[in-house]
Amino acid sequence: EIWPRGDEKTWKEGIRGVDSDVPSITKSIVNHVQTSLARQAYNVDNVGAYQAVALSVRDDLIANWNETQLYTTNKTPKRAYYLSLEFLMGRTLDNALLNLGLKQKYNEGVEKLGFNLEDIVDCERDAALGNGGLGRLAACYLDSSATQELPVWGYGLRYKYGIFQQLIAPDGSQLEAPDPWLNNQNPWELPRLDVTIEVRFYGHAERLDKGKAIWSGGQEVLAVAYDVMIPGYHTKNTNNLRLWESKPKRGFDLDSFNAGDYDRAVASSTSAENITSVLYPNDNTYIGKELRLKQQYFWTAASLSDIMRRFKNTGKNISEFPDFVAIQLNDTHPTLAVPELMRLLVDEEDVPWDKAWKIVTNTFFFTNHTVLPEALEKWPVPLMQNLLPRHMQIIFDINLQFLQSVERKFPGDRDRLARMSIIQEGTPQYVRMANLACIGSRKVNGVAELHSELVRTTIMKDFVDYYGVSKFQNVTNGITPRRWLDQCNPLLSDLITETLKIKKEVWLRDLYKLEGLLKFADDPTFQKKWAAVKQSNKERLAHHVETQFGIKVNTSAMFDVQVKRLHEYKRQTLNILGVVHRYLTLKAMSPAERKKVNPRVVFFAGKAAPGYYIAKLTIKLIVNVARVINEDPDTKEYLSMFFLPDYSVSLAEILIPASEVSQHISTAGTEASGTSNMKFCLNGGLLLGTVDGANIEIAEEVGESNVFFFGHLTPAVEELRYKHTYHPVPVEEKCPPLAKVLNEISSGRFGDGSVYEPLLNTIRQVDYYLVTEDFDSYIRALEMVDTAYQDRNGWIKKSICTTAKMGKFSSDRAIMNYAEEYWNIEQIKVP
Ligand code: B1N
Repeated sequence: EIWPRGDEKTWKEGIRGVDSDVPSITKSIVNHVQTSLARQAYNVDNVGAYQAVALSVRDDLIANWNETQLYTTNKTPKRAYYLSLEFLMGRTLDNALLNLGLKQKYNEGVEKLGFNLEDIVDCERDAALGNGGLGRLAACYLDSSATQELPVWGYGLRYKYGIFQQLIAPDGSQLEAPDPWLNNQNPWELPRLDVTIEVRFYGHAERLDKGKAIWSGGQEVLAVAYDVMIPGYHTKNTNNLRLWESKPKRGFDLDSFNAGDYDRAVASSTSAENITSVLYPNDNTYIGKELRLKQQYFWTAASLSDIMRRFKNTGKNISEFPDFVAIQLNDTHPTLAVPELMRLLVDEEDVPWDKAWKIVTNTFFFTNHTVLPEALEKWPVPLMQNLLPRHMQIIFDINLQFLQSVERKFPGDRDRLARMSIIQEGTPQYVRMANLACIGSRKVNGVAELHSELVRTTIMKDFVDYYGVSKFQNVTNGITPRRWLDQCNPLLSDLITETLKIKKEVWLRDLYKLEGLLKFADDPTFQKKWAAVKQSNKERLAHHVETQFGIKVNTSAMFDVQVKRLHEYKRQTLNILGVVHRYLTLKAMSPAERKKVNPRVVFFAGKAAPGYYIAKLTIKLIVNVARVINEDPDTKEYLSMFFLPDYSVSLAEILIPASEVSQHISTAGTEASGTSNMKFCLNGGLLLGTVDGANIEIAEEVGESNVFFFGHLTPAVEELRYKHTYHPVPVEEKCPPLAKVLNEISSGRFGDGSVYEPLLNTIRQVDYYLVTEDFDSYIRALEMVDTAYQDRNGWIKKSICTTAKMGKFSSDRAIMNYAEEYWNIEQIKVP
C-alpha cells in the first residue's frame, strides 16, 4: 500500500507545522478550550488555561516529533538507548516553550486572552518519576541528546505514583502522601495503545541442546507504550522517551467471575497492574523486594523487545546489531537486559551462544553511580530462579564461561574467582548485579574523576586487572543549562546575553562561552547588575516561602542552602550541628559583638526514604532546632533556619538561583558526583564542600580560591574509620566544641533530647561518616565564608568567576562524550 492514500496535495495542505505567530497561537488555545476541554470562554480558570496552552504547545511538539522519527527511521543510523528506572523530569510547559523559542509569543497570546503565563506555568504538576541525582541526570541527558541532534531514546516506567509528597508534622516528623500525578491527565505523553509487548514471569525453563532452552508457563503481562516528547533547544529534533505501563494480558478470569469468586477474578489483573504502580522511594540504597525485581524485568524485557523489533525492521543481519544499537545501563537497575538479550538471541533468534555473547558485550555500556556497599544490588538466587528461571540458567552459563576464562588468565587464584564471580556463595546464593553488568558491557564508567578512580581501585579492581584499564573510562556528569540557567534564572540569563553580546541560543549550546564574562568580573557596573540579579532571586525565594509556608525571611542575610536527599553520607548532621554551634556562639556574645556578625539564613530541603529512621530523625532535629532559634529574640536577626517541605525539581528552580553559598559536604569518597553542586555554581552561588565527587572538578575549573574546601581527603577516610572502630576516642576528647553541641541537644534545649539519642549516638559511637573528624575544619570553613562575604565586591567577583568557568558542566559536553567515546553514534539534523 502506498502512502498517502488519495490526493497527496490535500494531505500536504492538511499537515500542520509549528504555529509561531500570535494570532495562530491564540486561535489554537481557544480551539483547545472549546473542543479538547469542552469548555466555554467564560468558564476557564488558570488550570483550564494551562491545559489549553499545554495542548496547543503539544501540537507543535507532535509535529516536530513526527518529523524527527520519520526522518531518523529513513536514515537508519546507529541509535543509542538510555535505560533508566528513573526520569525526574519536573515540569514541561516552560521548558518546551523555551526550547521551541515560542515563550515570548505565548506570553503575548496568553496576555491577550486575559491570563498571565507565569501563573499558568505554575499550574503544572511535576513529573517526579525519580528520587534524586540519578533520575534528574537522566532527564538532563535527554534534553542534551535532543539539543545535540543525537538519535537517542529513553526507556523507563510510567509509574502511576511518583516520588511521595513530603509533609512535615507539627512535631517535625516526615509524613508521606502519595503523588497521583496523573490525576489531571498528562498532555505531554502520547498513549500508544497499539504498541504492546508480552512479558512473562515465573513458569519453567527446559534446556534443549546448544545452550538453548524453552521458557513457558507462568504469568504473562502486557506492557503498553506511552511516548513522551523531548524537544531539543532551538532545533526541530524532538526525541522520544518511551515509558511502559503494565496491564493484565486478559482483563480478568471469567471462570472465577462466573463462579462468583470476584476477588479471585480480579486478583491476577490487579497483580499485573501493580508492577508499574509506584516508584520505589529509595535513593542510594538497595531494597531486595520481589516487586522491584519484577519492575526491572518488565521494563528491560519490554524495552529490548521494542529495540529488537526496530532493528529487525531495518532488514540488517543480526550480527550487525551492535553497529546499530548501543544501550546505556543507568546503574545496575537494568542489568537483566544482559541475560534477556542473550535469551532473545539464543532462544528466539537461533544465534549460537558465542556469537550471541559477542553481540551482547558490544551492545551494552554500564554507568556506576555509587560505591556505597548498601546500594549495590544483589538478588537472592532463589527469588530470581522462581521469577525468571530462564535468566537464572543464562546467568549461571555466562558465569561459568567467564570464570573459566579468568582461571586461564590467573591460574589457581581461587580468591580472585570468588570475588569476580557473578554469584556470591552462601545460603542463599546471591546474584551480584554490578559484576554481571560489568561482564556484559563494552565499557564501564563512573560519574566524576574521583569516583571513576574509586570504581577502578575498589569495587572493580579485579575487573581492571582482567580486562585492562581502558574498559573503565570516566564521564563526568553534567546538567542542562537550558533548565538550570535560562529557565530557572531568566534575569541572569538576560544579563549574560547582554554582556557577552552574543545570542542566547549560541552560549546556551556552547557553555564555554560563559568565559567571556571573566573580563567584566572587576567592572563595578557589571558587578552591581550581577548583585541585583542575585538579590532579586533571593526576594523571589522569600516571597515563595512566605506565600507557601507563611514564614518571613530576611533577604539581606546571606542565603546558605543545603538541598538534597537526606542521607547519613551527605551529612546534613554536620550542617545542623554547625548551626547549633553558631547559635551557641551568638548567645555567648554581647549585643555589641553580635552587631558585627553577618546575618545568615540556612535553608534545608530534602526527602528521607520512608524506612530510613536516622534520616527521618535528622529532619525532626532540623525542624525543632529551627523552631527554637527562629524565635530567640537575642539571635534571630543574625541566624535563622528553615526546612522547606517537599523538595522537588520545581522548588529547586526557585532555591538554586537564590543561593549565595551551597553545601556539598559528604564524607570524602562517598558522593559519586553530585549534580546540584554544578547547578548552584552555574547560578553564581559559591560552593562550600568537601574534596569529593564533582566538587573537585568544579574547583579545578573555577579555581580553589573561589570555593571553600574543608575536611579529610579520601585516602584518610578508611584509616580513620578503622581507628573509630578499634580505638574509639570519646567526642569530648576529640572535639570539645562538638561535644558541647551534642550535649546541648541531649539536655533538651531543642525539645525532648532523648528523642535524638539514636541520631546523636551514630556520631558519638562509630561515627562511620566522620562528623567528629571534620567538624573543626567545617567550622573554620564557615568562618572563611563569613570573612569572604564581608568583602562585598570580592564576593561578587568570586560569584561571576564561578559562573564564567562552569562551561565544562553542561550535559551537552557529557552526552557528546558518551556519543563519541561510548556509543559511536552521529548527529542527525532534521531539516
Ligand atoms: O547519582 C548521581 C550522582 O551525582 C550522585 O552523587 C549519586 O549519589 C547518585 C539506587 C541510586 N547513586 N546511586 C543512586 C539511586 C536510586 C537507587 O535505587 C541508587 N543515585 C546516585 C548521578 O550520577
